[in-house]
Amino acid sequence: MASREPNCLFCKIVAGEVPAEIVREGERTIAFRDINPQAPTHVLIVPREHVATAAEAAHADVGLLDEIAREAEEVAKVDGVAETGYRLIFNTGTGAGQTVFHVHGHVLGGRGLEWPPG
Ligand code: DGP
Repeated sequence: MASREPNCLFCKIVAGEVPAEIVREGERTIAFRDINPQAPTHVLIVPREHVATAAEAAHADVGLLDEIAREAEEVAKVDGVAETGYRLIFNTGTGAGQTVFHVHGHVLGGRGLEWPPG
């Protein structure tokens, strides 16, 4: 049984206690559509285990971020944006805009994406 935090929104989505539009379910991750999409494709990929940030995940669970990157490619294929390109973002810390402290990769695509981001 994966570890979870009782008050974590994404743990609740993983457990099926809060509804979400699931795109893919893997053994260690799930991918679901963002409630407030910033692009035609805006999917969040989260581990089933509760880990707060990408930095923590990199230390606590070697290979997990690789798996999220592989899942991002699969999500991009599902949405037909793998060829044109997509962005995989981990907001890490409040100053970078992280609001949910259960690590998640944002997969954004389906429109032109500017650089630098806002
Ligand atoms: P971040 O700011 O990087 O922590 O991203 C959190 C994202 O989570 C943000 O883009 C909106 C999304 N989000 C917040 N609440 C919900 C929810 O209840 N369901 C879904 N599907 N997405 C949510």
